[in-house]
Amino acid sequence: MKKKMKKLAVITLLFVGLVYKLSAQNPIIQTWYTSDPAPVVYDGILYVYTGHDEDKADFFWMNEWRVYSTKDMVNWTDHGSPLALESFAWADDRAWAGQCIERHGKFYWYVCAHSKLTNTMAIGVAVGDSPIGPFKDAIGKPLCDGEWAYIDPTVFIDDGGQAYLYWGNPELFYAELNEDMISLKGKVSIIKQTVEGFGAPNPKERQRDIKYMDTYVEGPWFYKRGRKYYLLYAAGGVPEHIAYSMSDNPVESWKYMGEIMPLQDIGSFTNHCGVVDYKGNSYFFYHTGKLPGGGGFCRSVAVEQFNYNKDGTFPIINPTKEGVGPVGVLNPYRRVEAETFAFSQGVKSEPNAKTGVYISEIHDGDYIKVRELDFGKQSPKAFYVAVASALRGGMIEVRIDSIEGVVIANIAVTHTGGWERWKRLKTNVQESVAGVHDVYLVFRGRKGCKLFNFDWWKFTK
Ligand code: FUB
Repeated sequence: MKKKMKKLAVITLLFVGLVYKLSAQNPIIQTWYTSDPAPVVYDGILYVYTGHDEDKADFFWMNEWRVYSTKDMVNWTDHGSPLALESFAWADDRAWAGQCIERHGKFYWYVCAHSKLTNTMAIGVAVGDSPIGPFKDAIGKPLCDGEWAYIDPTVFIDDGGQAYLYWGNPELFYAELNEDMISLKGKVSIIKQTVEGFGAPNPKERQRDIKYMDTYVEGPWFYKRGRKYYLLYAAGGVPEHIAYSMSDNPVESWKYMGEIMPLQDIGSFTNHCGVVDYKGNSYFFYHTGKLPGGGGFCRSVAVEQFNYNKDGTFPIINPTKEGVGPVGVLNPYRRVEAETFAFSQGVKSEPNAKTGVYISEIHDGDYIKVRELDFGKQSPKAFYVAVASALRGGMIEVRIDSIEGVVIANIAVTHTGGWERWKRLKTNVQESVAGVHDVYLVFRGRKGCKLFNFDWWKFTK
């Protein structure tokens, strides 16, 4: 009987573990609302640049941009907000969509924001020495402004070295950039939208009584694959779906190719995409309103994996809760930042000038889930954390494979003398573990109280 019960318990544990493993991975960021994803791969790491929707917002009143990165597509590191409206002396509102690109070791982040100089939207460019900044306004003024339509810049450097900027809502503009990446080579041109190129003519020429194949709206994403140029965009009016056009030429002869992410219940009336290849897979980033409390002005970035069709066209990509699978493992024997994880509940992230980003707003029952920890053949012996608490602290339970999984370590967090007075604590690993596992760091403590802040953790053998 005892044996039977034990077997049942193991099966239940495995089942719960599997359910959690298969459960939601989208939206990929749960600590803040994020929007308008722009992915880029640099030096083996995938970075995604996002907007930041304010909690409980009733419009796109956005103040800053954020950066996240991954090495395995499931655990994301929060790099905070290295660029905000304050970075641009001319900007005062609407920190909307942008994209960052590397050239000659510098990182150029093109964004749009409201300009107090012209009382219109404007395109700005910030520059940094690393993909996570710090960034500063590269020219101290907008790259171009004077039109409400000037939003959503996308940037691409062609094989020959010519860089292009596309942007606009509902007109589609483009300009060539000089090699310095911070000045326009010539004038701003308008792409002629046609039924053949984009599903409908230019916005001003559209007729109310005609049902067009599609309509370009905003959020262009421009790149090249093989010999073909791709322009993906939010289309169809509000609510938006994602469609695309292709060409053999970077600035003309676009051909409308159809929808990629058709209209469906994503909980947000806008959508905005970015595409990137990483570790042999192709990924489609977009946003939804699917995080709890989310909606049209509280959006969250999500990602799907896809395969191009043989002829280079896109398949239909539907949003999923599950998101994408891992393409790597995480080493638990090196310091892991607490702000690196696959999923979280209840917590937020904060910046600190000395220690960088850390995890805050930890309450009883909150947790972070870190995926694909490779413990190797031998079980770890000890577990270390860096934590800070101005109050009484609490506990961290280290559970394996599910939120109800076996507790392999338990660490008591004490009062440290301040919310940023960091203390390193150690505990022994009490149950042996080997191989690759997900780990849930479950926080316990006095109900309703902020318990502690969390900077990093690691195991030792
Ligand atoms: O995030 C603000 C605006 O919403 C973006 O600029 C558009 O692309 C839409 O996603």
